[in-house]
Amino acid sequence: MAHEPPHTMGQQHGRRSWAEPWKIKMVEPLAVTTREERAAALVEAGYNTFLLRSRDVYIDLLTDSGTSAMSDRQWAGMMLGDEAYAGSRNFYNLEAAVQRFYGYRHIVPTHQGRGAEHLISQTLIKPGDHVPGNMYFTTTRLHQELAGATFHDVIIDEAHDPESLHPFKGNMDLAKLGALIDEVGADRIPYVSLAGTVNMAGGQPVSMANVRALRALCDRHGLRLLLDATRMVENALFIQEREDGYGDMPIAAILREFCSHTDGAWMSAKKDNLVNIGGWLAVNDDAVFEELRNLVVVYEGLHTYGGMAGRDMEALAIGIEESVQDEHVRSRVGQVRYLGELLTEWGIPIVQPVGGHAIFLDARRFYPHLEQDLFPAQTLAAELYLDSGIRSMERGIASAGRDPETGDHHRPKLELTRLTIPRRVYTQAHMDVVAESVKACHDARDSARGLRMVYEPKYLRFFQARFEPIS
Ligand code: PLI
Repeated sequence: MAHEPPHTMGQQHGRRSWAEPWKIKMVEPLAVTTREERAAALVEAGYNTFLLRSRDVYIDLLTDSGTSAMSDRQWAGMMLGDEAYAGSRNFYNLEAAVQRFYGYRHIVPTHQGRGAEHLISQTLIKPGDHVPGNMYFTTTRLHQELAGATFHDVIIDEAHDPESLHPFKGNMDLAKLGALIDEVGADRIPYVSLAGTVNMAGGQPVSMANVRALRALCDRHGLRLLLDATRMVENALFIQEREDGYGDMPIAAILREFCSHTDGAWMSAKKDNLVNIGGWLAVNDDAVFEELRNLVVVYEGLHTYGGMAGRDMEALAIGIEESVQDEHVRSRVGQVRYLGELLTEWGIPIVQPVGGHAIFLDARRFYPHLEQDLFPAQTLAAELYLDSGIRSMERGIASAGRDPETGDHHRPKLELTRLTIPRRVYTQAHMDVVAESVKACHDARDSARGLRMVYEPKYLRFFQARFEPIS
């Protein structure tokens, strides 16, 4: 093994190119419930999969966030936790890993991604500012708005079309961004918010050419470019597969090159970085770092732990290194594609091309008879749970929330139900079970009636909202 570059091994073994580069050493039993039990659990949860208890779930595809399996090396790292309040050696290992693999100069640890989003938003945004980005993400946009900014979606139009086969549907539309700069002025834009693999668009990647051009545009206007690096490793795989000149470059090198076009990043380490909790913020600018390092002690903890235990920082440092291995990334995305290909063969409408972390069922085409205000994607998540105990997540009108100005629902073009695949957790047979359950719901699609929202929290409503079936 050691004599071959890691990124070619799977290809040389040919037929099983996405087979897992690990074996299972510890198992956790799964709960199997009856349909009656699931029907009762759904009522108790207000038809919101976030409110189900995990003991009532069979295959949990709610999220890939904090749900991945750690390796034996990471667990060994947990035993090396240096729980000193200040200056823990695990922090320095984490700092070195981020510097080595992402290439940024300064690191601030945070308890998870939204802790980092909060700090960067509070540090850079002034009331009345504007933040352009390649589609919104729920927590990211909320922190930008709470700091006083208006978010502007400047992703390419193809991202909003679930059937478009554009290879880089996460790309920024530079003409839309240029028009916004002309309209509001560069001095009202504290940073451009770029996400690697765009979650809400279906896990769709950004090309290297796009980030290069974006960098040039930002330089012309003196704008900062910041990256949501949460699933940037998966983005690097798509660049390797689809972009000229990158086919032979290892994932780690593609990641470094991409990040080199940006001024900093925030990270939910609970995704790509293979840990159950953790996050970080990284910047190159000394003055911005000084402010962040000061603010982190107010909201998260001292700047050498930022809300994490020493042992968690050690597992994270090791997870970063494991996460950029080509075999790992190919297997991870390969499993997602396997499920996508099964569903596509069976004529189930999903977002194409299949993205990095999840299959997104297109609830508009799944339930063409349900208007968006009847929460078709939420309905599909409930039906899927009822059918088999599989837990998915709504990514449509409920997730989009309300316009802070008008108070009306945001009505996104994409009305999706996300089957999110945790890393290194489920098997190919589990994927088969998932596909069969989705097909059963599709076969019964005409009987779905939709939901009404009966409780709506003020912030990030999708997490805690309650629904009732339309009779
Ligand atoms: O869940 P956090 O606070 O560690 O991270 C927030 C966050 C930031 N950016 C992106 C692209 C995310 O996907 C993200 C969290 N996503 C979740 C929880 C998800 O289920 O997709």
